[in-house]
Amino acid sequence: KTSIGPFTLYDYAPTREDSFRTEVLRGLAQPKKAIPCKFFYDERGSRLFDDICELPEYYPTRTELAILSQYTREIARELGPRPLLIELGSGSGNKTRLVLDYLDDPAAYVPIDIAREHLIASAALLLDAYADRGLEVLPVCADYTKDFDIPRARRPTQNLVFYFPGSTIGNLSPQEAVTFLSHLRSLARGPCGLLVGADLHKDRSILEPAYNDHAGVTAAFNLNVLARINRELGGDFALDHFRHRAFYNVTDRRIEMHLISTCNQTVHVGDVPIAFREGESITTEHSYKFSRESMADIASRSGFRVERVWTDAQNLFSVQLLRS
Ligand code: AVI
Repeated sequence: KTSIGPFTLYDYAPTREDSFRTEVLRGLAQPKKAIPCKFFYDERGSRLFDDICELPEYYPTRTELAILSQYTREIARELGPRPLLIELGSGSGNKTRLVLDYLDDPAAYVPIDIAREHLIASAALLLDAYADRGLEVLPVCADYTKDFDIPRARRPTQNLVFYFPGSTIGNLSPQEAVTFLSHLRSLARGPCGLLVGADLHKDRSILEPAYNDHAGVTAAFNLNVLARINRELGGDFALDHFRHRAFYNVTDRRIEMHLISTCNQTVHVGDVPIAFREGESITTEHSYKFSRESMADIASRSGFRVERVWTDAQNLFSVQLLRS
């Protein structure tokens, strides 16, 4: 616990550089090379992701916001009175306000994010924006897939609601999603709700352009992880010796993002050499797409049930309320 400005910050973030180095080296030592997608989000990566959300081809953000604004009253009613809203990966918080505005007497808002500065800045903005309603804001700096505790609000409540927008759940494999949701249930130490954004399975003619935009922002976002390794871990990746590739794997119902080596080459991360063949890939992200059934299956395997599903008219995206 540390005091920062108006906040008591609950800080569970490990020494970040250590886990970055360890996980990158482990991922690149595998026969099928991979870098965990959570490492996309350094400062430039977070900015590029915000740009992706504005792209004409990237429909998820826009569609989720439209669903949230169309159904906010209904959603707020379903969440029930005096909820403690715990947002997983709070980011810039523009989807938060839509929900917070309508909640019935929220007990407190708990934003959780690994990016400490971003977290404090957006928590301060929210505290300010809701000062007249006296909303308590309790930021937690943590990798929410790992261990953290839910801070106690000044006003006690039994109504814990996790908020996991953006289809970030799709960046976990189905098994990882089950483990993660079970973990949330154990953190809640009692019944809880989960309001989750889930992108829906659809034709590849819509899915693939969303990850291969004309302006090349997604390509820059993907390649940026190599620039981050160069800067933070003393790497010597030549960015023009790798190219962005994204496609829909219809069997596994997921977008796969890769970085493809354009030649035979040896790259170094610190003093560790890593050999690449021409055409060899580094998997950088899986983005699973859901059906009602696949989400219901994940829910039931982790001790939740789907209570409500809201979608847009074209069935592109869904916002779902799960309860344990
Ligand atoms: C954060 N996450 C849900 C995004 C997605 O669509 O999987 C990240 C992203 N990757 C490429 N474009 C957007």
